[in-house]
Amino acid sequence: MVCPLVFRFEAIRLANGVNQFEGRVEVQINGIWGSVQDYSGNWDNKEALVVCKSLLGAEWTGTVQVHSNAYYGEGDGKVRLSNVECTGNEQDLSECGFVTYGWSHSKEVGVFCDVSTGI
Ligand SMILES: [Ca+2]
Repeated sequence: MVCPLVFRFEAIRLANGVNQFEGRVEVQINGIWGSVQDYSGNWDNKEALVVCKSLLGAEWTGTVQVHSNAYYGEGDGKVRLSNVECTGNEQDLSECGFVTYGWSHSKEVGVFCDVSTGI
């Protein structure tokens, strides 16, 4: 699908980590939280940086890590996004490429934002 430029997820969070800056990536669409799969290995530090900047501010430049394959445990909602591909310059995931469906809880992606680094 082609997403209009005005499309925004209502919210994003990282679930099941030791704090709100690491965990399973979840987005809220139409009031419902769901997870994000990395079925094709799209996720690298570019996508993770966009997630962290959306939580920590657009100027944040710290170290990020991707933890795929449900590293933070499988979500209990629906998988809402797949094929996420960012340049790294976006301010949140809704500006990246993606499709709004998914099916694989075992491929859910997690992100770690190292808040001891960056500004
Ligand atoms: Ca990528």
